[in-house]
Amino acid sequence: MSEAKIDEKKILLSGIQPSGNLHIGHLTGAIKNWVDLQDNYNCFFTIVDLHAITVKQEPTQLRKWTLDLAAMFIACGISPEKCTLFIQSHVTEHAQLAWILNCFTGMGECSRMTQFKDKSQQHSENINVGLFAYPVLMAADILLYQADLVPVGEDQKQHLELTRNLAQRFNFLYSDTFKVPEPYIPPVGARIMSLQEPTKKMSKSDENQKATIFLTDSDKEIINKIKRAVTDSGSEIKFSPEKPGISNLMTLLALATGKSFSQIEDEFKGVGYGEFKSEVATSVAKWINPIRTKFIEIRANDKHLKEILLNGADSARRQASKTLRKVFKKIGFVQL
Ligand code: ATP
Ligand code: LTN
Repeated sequence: MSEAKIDEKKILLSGIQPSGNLHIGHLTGAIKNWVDLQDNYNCFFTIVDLHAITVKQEPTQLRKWTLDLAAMFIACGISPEKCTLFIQSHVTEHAQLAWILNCFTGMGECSRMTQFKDKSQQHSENINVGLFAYPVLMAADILLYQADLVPVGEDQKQHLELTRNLAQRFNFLYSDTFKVPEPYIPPVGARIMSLQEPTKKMSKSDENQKATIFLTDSDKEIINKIKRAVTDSGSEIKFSPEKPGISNLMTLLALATGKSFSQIEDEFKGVGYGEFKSEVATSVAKWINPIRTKFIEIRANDKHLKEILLNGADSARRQASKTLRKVFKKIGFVQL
């Protein structure tokens, strides 16, 4: 694509931490939206390894998860030809801008962040300064690229509000420097719940492996997990808040097949839970199978994957360094 054409498009940036394997909730709640948006925006997608180390990580595992995530993005339909896909630590400007923004952020602002409060409880043995300043690094990720739009889950809205405040504060103190970004909260309905506790969201860090469908799971694993999913009392296939288990399975079937809830309800009238689960299981396995196959193919060619990430980092750095140079100049760092 020509530079001029890219420049006309609005800028979108989002990121995911390489802190575990991706599950079907990530596909429906995040990546699927990114794939849909990639034609209409100049997209930057980053694997935020600097964020991941705010909690303890085992080095070999972190390296594997980072590359797995990159391969999975591509397997799910993120095109490196259309988007800039890169690893956060490869673009040193992120850490540099984060430091500068730290000096413009109040202690009180970071202390108020719900995620910090939650994570300090979860990791009470390791409440580090990085965890505290996590949202400031996220602000740097976004502001470096002058992003217009940031797709995030509901839980990240507070961090985006801080990002907007920091951008406005800096712009006010030093004249216009940063674009003030807007959040993009995905439409509801794409939230996948745990297969074992359907009132809780599906999560990569769930201790019960049967609760989560990973995108790397084999057909057999997917089928077994769905067949063993917790369902509700009664016997009717109906989408309702009183039936969180069946509703979750209906959501999965709707996403896998494109059918509406009322179509599913009609189709499965009088059908028992067992048969319904079998149908969901095979449909979901069929949906995920080509993603897993593509993932294995991409992951097998390490050289090509690293080339994509190297190109992504080069292209990201071009944008990021422009913004950082501006910032250095405005705050009074000597330019030689
Ligand atoms: P953890 O499992 O460790 O709590 P997570 O699975 O929530 O983490 P994140 O990295 O925080 O993973 O999520 C990245 C993106 O994926 C967010 O935008 C989030 O909203 C979305 N997402 C995560 N889980 C689900 C889910 N079960 N359903 C829909 N979207 C999800
Ligand atoms: N904090 C986010 C991940 C994240 C991000 C970003 C998202 C880091 N930097 C920039 C959007 C834009 C999370 O935990 N989901």
